[in-house]
Amino acid sequence: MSDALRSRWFARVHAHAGVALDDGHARVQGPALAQRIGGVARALGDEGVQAGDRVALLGLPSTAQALAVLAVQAVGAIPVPLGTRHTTAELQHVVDDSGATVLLLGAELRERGNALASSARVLDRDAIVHASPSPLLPAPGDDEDAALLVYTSGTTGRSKGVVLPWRALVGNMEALGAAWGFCAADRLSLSLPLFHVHGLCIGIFAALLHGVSVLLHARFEPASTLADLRDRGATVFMGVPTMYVQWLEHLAAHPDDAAVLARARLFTAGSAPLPPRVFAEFARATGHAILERYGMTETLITLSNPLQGERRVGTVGVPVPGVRMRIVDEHDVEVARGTAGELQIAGSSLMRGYWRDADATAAALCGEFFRTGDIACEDPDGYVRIVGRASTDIIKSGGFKLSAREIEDVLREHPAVADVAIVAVTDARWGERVGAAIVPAAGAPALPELAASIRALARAQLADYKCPRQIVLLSLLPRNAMGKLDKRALRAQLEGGEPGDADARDSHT
Ligand code: MLC
Ligand code: AMP
Repeated sequence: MSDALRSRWFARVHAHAGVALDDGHARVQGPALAQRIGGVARALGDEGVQAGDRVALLGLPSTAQALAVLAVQAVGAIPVPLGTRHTTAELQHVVDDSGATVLLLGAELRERGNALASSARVLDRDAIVHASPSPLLPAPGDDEDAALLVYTSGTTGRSKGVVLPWRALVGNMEALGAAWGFCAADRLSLSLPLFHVHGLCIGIFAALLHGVSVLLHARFEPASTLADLRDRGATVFMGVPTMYVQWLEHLAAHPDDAAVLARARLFTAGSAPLPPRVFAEFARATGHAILERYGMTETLITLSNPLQGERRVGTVGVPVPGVRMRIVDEHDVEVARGTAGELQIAGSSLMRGYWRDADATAAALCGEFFRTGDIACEDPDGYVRIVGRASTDIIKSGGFKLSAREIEDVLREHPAVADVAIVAVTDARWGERVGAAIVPAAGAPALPELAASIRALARAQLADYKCPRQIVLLSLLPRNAMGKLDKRALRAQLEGGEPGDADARDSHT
């Protein structure tokens, strides 16, 4: 048992005099940061929050939201960041599954939070965050204690909680920040959500561990990041590939802004494959080779292209210090370099397990290695390429992970749907889009009307990004000789590669 990493985190929060969290409205800098976290932690303690409690947080990225997460940890409680695009039903699942006893609710999402029929006590995040400053006196704890409980989709319907201990969070974020040259002279322009590891772990923890100030935005808009780079001293931008597609669209309309982007020190991408075309066009416009890295909620950030040396397009680089990897065949036997197989990850950046789900945890592990489900192969010199995914029931759209099963379960309830299959469809903007193949029930309305009511059902129950972007009507779903649904054939059909028996199609951007 050790608390070296957890202690180091709290010591670092005190150490960097210049470090700031700044969302344009609220700015906290240097020693005041520790004092503010201390004050909020005390206020939480006064509200009865104790070590080990789960505290759900619902709010858009802001200084207040970041302070609230850090203060929950200082009490020794476990932050459970909630998805700001999620519906009440999805939020309810996370609150119930995590057993959160308190919900810290930001004013910007008050309506959604108040709609939860929750066993958790709802506290006004903004009132709590405005508690008077007080010395930061973190509760005692251990490096194996949970620092964060982050929910992520899997191959099964409902999302699962991933327990990230201090050992993983601090160890991995120290290593990653060091590898990327994070330092006190940096300012990170952050427009990623704070309910996934990309925005929360790298954007807040790796940054603050290295004295990097963070300029927070509620949502991504190229104009806001440009203002950060031009007027507010930002040096680093971090995004999902879709954001770089949005950058290219912006630059096509405003070519002069490329000069502002050119001034940055570093652009990184992850959470989904960065298309080589996007890498090349961004490099041509700005002179920057985007540094692509690979990660997963359960393993944190495990592979990265180098800061110095070749950032090889189409690869995710090499293991981050502290990470071990192997590529295996279907029997979990390592394959020869250059052969594709499942990527498995071991090392100190791994989760402690799925929240209260020992069976799922055991199924995800092969000895000390975590089964990522991603198919990878290694270049002769060790650079890793992600070439596919083992499961056809997972979709990555705009960097968000979605479960096909979860969407199918919702759409199957539609009275005009006899059968449904959800697949990933390759998409230039989103990486993958949600495609729905529907076998209509007898008497179902024609496509435009049916698609509209299917979308309405999806929007009522699921986060906006899970809503099908393409709907086709089929008389039968493709099945293989064993009668099993053939999602690969269906994907090809929806991508237009094969004519299939689609009698009607629908799509929206
Ligand atoms: C928004 N929309 C999406 C979408 N995001 N559709 C599909 N996929 C998405 N990801 C839709 C909305 O429903 C809406 O549809 C329309 O796009 C405009 O919405 P918006 O809110 O204005 O969009 P925008 O702000 O531009 O959002 C795009 C985005 C966002 C890329 C900024 O998706 C985003 O923040 N992605 C980041 C995801 C992330 O943080 N992943 C990290 C996971 S951790 P309509 O129909 O209403 O017009 C992980 C580990 C690792 O993966 O390695 O990092
Ligand atoms: P999540 O569960 O949301 O953390 O998503 C993790 C998944 O995102 C991984 O299993 C990969 O499929 C995908 N991913 C993350 N980074 C990359 C990348 N750079 N290239 C390809 N896929 C990626």
